[in-house]
Amino acid sequence: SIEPSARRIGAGALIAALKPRSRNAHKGYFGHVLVVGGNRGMAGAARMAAEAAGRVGAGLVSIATRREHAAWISAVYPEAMAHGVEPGPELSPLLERASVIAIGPGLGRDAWGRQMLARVLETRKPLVVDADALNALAAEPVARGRWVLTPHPGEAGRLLNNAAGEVQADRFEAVRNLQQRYGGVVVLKGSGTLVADENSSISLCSAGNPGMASGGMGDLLTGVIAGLLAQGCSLAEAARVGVYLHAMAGDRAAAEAGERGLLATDLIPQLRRLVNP
Ligand code: NPW
Ligand code: AMP
Ligand code: MG
Repeated sequence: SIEPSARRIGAGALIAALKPRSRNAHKGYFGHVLVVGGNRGMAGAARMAAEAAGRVGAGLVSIATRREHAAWISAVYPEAMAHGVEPGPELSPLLERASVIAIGPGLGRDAWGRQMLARVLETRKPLVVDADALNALAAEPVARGRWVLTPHPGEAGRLLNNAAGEVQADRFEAVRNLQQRYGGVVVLKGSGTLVADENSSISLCSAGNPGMASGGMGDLLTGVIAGLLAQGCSLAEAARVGVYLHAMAGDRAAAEAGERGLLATDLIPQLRRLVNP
C-alpha cells in the first residue's frame, strides 16, 4: 500500500535536475567520481558502476580496484582511470582528487574490502554506499550525514538486524528506520523503490520491471547516483533522480526486446538518451 505521505518520483524531478551545459564548460564542471570496488571475481561490478557514472554525465571517472583488474577495466572503459591499489597510502591521492566516492560494487567481504571502506569513511566527501560496503557497515554500524545508502531488501535486513522478509513486510517502516539509524539518504531497492531523505520524508518510484532482477542492476544504480552527485545534485535529488533514471532505462531497454534476458549493460545506452531529453 502507498502511504499518503509518499511523493511519487516522475519526469519532473529529472528535468529540474538536468540543467543545460554552458557553452564553455569543461570536464572540471561535472565532477570526478571515484568508484571503489571490484574485488576478485567481481571486476564487472566496478566497471558497470563507473560506466553508469560516465553515461549520466560525470566529468571524470576513476576506479580503485584490485591490482589484477585495472588493465581489464581500462581496456573495456578506456575513458576511466583505473588504478589497482591496496588500501594503504596509494589510495589517499585518489580519495583527495574525487568529488564523490561510490563504494561497494563487488567490494567483497575480505580484509581488502573492509580496509578500503575504513579509508573511505575517513574522508568528508559525499559517498554512495552499496553492496558489500553495506554488509561491512552492518557489522560495524556508524551514522554519517553525507551519504546515500542503496540497500536491496537483503542488505537492508542486515543493516537492521532483521530478515529480508521483515523488510518487505513494511518497506516504509524499514526505509524510515534505516534513515534514522544511519543518517543521510536511504534508497530501499526492489519493486517500488523507496527513497527516504534527510528528514525521513519518503518518495516512491513505481517505474522499473522484473527484467531488472538480474546481476549488476544495483551496481549500475550506484554509478548513476554518484554521477548525479558529481554534477552538483543534492544527496536527496541525486537519489530520487538516479532511481527514476535507472528504472526508466530498465523500462526502455525491456520495451526493445523483452524483460527476460535483460542485462544491466543494456541499460547504459538508455541512460545517455534519458539525460539528454
Ligand atoms: P534470497 O534468499 O535470494 O531470496 P547478497 P549480492 C536477498 C556483487 N555483484 N527481496 C537474497 O535473498 C555485488 O556488488 C557483482 C528479497 C539474498 O539473501 C556485491 O558486492 C557482479 N530479498 C556482491 O556481488 C554482479 C532479496 O539478499 C541476499 C532481494 C554480492 O551482492 C552481481 C543476496 O544479497 C553482484 O551485483 C529482494 N529484492 N534482493 C559482477 N558482475 O561483478 C536480494 N535479497 O548476499 O548481498 O549478494 O546482492 O549478489
Ligand atoms: P541489486 O539487487 O543490488 O542488483 O539491485 C537490483 C536493482 O534492480 C535495484 O535498483 C532494484 O530496484 C531493481 N529491480 C530488481 N528487481 C526489480 C523489480 N521486480 N521491479 C523493479 N525494479 C527491480
Ligand atoms: Mg547490489
